[in-house]
Amino acid sequence: MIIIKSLAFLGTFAMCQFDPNDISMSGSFGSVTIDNQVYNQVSFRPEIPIGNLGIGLDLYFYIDGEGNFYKENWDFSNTKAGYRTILDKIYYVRWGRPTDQVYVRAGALLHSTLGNGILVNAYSNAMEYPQIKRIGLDLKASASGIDFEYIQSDFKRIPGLMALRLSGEVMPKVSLGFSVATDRNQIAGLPDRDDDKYPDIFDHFPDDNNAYDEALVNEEAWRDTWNSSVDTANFPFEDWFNQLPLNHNNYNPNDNKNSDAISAFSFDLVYKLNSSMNLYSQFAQLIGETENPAIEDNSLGMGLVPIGLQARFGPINLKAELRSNSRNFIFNYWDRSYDVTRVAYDYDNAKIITRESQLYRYGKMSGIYTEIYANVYNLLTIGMGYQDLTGEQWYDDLEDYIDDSNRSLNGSIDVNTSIIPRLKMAKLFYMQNNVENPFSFDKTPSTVYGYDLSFKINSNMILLYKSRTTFVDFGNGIESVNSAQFETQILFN
Ligand SMILES: [Ca+2]
Ligand SMILES: [Ca+2]
Ligand SMILES: [Ca+2]
Repeated sequence: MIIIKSLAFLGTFAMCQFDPNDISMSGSFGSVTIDNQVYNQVSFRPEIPIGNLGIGLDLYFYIDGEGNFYKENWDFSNTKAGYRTILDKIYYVRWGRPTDQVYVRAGALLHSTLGNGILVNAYSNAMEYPQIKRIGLDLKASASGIDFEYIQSDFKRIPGLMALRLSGEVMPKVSLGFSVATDRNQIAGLPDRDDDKYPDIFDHFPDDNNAYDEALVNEEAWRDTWNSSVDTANFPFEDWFNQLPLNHNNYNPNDNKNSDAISAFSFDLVYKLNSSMNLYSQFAQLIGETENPAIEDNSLGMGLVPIGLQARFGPINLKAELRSNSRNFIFNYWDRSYDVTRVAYDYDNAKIITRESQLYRYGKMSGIYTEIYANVYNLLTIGMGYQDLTGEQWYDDLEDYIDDSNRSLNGSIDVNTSIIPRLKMAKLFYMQNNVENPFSFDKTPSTVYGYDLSFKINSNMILLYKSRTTFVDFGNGIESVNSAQFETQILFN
């Protein structure tokens, strides 16, 4: 069993250390608990560029209190183990840059957007790295005037996202795009530590990939009992065994009811105004069913951006959209947090809850979406996203829609710390999604804020401090939950 204790946010931070333009390397210290034994973790994350090729590695070592290495992650005893050992150390491999004719990135995906993002926007498959290492693919190619893009979030397990886009110029300055996206089985997103297809909650042995059923442990002994004491001709073993009062596992990963897909398609039209400005329209339809407790029609809805503008003015990047959607739809369905919101298990009601099943909460709405990123005199990078939609919002107590607003506000400030001695990084962020008025700053479960600070202790050692505040409703009002993390990082330049 592996529990990553203090590395929860480390992955996302270490990514920022990469400078893809030349060889760069970062490393870190942390602690990890494996089989109830605490190990110190030392890791190195270099990117090695070879021409068009770039390889990002994640080399890590676990050392116990007596200085012994945990060797299981470095097993070259046979070909299969050696292959696994090497594959496990590759963070990503890329070929080219996103703007090249051919661009391929395999492994960790940090920011993948399909077209103008109505379906797939800023998707990352590395939100749970390093606990869950997904091997994804983002491939872009253009040939004979057709642009092609394919994204797959994982090749090791059933992926939460497979998406394809084709686009091409239909008249001067105007291009037409078509995209499809699917999550073949959202339920496959339930945590499964031992990867035996039995999610942890349905696995009697969640850390043993050869066992999943307590009743089966003594199967052979029960078979002997059956042989000696039962009318075996008229009472087959399976039938007899299954009616024994043992802890049988009734979950069957191959059962159709444990599979639930969601798909979507979209069209978009882009008009190039000039080299720094695009106008666009996009339309998307989600395909699947939600689980509205009160209304019969459960088919998923569609969303439309009749007009959007994307522009870059020097240091300012701007995006503005008019948005309008039917019931049972949200924009950017596959977003940054998709892998962590794909599916959850409701213990109170013993029920699997997919993201798709909750879409009924979003009624018919229309409004605006804007985002702006600005670099202020190289001192600060300010980012702000704001969505203001009005229309129907699901109200649990009434089991019906009410007229309401759905607003979201995201903001972040990155301080360029090169002007402040010793301070290596300073970042503040605030986020609140899908509330009536985010400017009243009422705390809700969708509120997250925090900051990251890192200090240079000497030329190659950095101390990192991260603070996060979230809000949880434990049933008697909203309470804040604070988490703080310390990390020591070593830089090799
Ligand atoms: Ca399992
Ligand atoms: Ca198991
Ligand atoms: Ca479905």
